[in-house]
Amino acid sequence: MDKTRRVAEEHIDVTRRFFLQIGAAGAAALNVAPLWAQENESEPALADAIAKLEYLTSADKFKMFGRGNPPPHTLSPEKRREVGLDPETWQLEVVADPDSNAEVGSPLSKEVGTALDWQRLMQLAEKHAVRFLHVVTCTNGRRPCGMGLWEGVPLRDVIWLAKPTVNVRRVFYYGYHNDDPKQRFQSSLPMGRVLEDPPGEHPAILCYKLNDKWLTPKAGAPVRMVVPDRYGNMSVKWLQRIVLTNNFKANDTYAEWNNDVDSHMKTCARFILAPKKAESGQPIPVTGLAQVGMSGLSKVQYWLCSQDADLPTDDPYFAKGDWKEAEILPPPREWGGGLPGGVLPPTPRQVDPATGKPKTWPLRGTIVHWAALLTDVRPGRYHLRCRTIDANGIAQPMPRPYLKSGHNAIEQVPLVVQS
Ligand SMILES: Nc1nc2c(c(=O)[nH]1)N[C@H]1C(S)=C(S)[C@@H](COP(=O)(O)O)O[C@H]1N2
Ligand SMILES: [Mo]
Repeated sequence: MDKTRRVAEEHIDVTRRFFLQIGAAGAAALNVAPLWAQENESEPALADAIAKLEYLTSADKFKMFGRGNPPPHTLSPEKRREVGLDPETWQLEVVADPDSNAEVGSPLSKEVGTALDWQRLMQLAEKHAVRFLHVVTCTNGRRPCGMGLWEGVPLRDVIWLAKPTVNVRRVFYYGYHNDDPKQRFQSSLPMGRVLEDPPGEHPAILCYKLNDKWLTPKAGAPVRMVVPDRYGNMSVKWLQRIVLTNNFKANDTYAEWNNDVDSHMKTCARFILAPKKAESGQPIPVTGLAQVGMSGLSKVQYWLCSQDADLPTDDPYFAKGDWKEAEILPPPREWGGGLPGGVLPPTPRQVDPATGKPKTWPLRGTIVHWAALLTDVRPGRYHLRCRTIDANGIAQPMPRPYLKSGHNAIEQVPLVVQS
């Protein structure tokens, strides 16, 4: 049996068990056609669409931002070596901010030869390495850059090596920027967030692996920051310098660019398969992803609305729409992302080591896939929209007049159904 077919059948199997769990009544209440009861050709169409969903994004399929002139990942291997972007030459500094009264007992500094090198990072990794699943999304992006399994050493473990003593309220950090201050891309975190994690949340890490492989130059090699509960701009690539400061204000490049850098990742839904055209009488398979932000996720919904419908003028966020429930798919059997056999390495923090399965589902800070089958759609021109309901029961995205704290507007696609 070829691989695609096997994966498809596994997905059908998973999906069928999922629908059996909720039962025919449940499925009817959710207003979806129970797939296990379907005998027409619609089931293969939806099963096929579901089988194409890959949970983890391999590094080469990530949408990756590499700012700089030239972008650091385009430098030749020799140049990368020269500027400390090769494991053999990489060094990370952790020093006090000369513009504040912060004090650091044992600075990790290139000047005095105490900067952290790759070998020392790998020694720390033997004891302290953590892995977690985390979706990278740009504050201004319409959909995630990619869903990754990240590995690294908690930032706090390296900060403690520098022995901060007094007056440290914030951590500034930045990476290689062609030694041109104008090209610097920096971010920052409050010291409190670095030192502790809310229950179920993960530490900010000095990351060196994506999907169990060393970071590629484009992904920020050899070491980048990954901040689990935030948008991608905090996860600075080509990391080389950390500054401990008594300054309590964010000095982030993204703040200078007029973004709300204190914003946590938002919950929202996006389409993956949304046909633009369909034949009347044919069930229409739809799939998508939902980003699970700080407020969690309880439902994904879609709304098929005639383009000629008279919508209330006082309802810009479609709160009065006739929303129907889509199915949130269970954890994948094969995680994708180029992992051999699609199997997760031991053991991401969200996964139970005994069973190899996620401890809960959906997982905050990641994505889930969802699916729906539109049936009995009459000929006409429609708008198809999707949204989420967060774990607090609140429809997301919340009505917001601006997108500076995350572009998570309700997605809308046109659909024409022909007779
Ligand atoms: N050094 C550096 N790090 C950076 C950036 C950058 O321009 N330079 N862009 C940031 C932004 S805005 C985003 S959204 C993420 C994207 O991460 P990715 O490239 O791994 O998808 O990288 C972040 N890290
Ligand atoms: Mo971004």
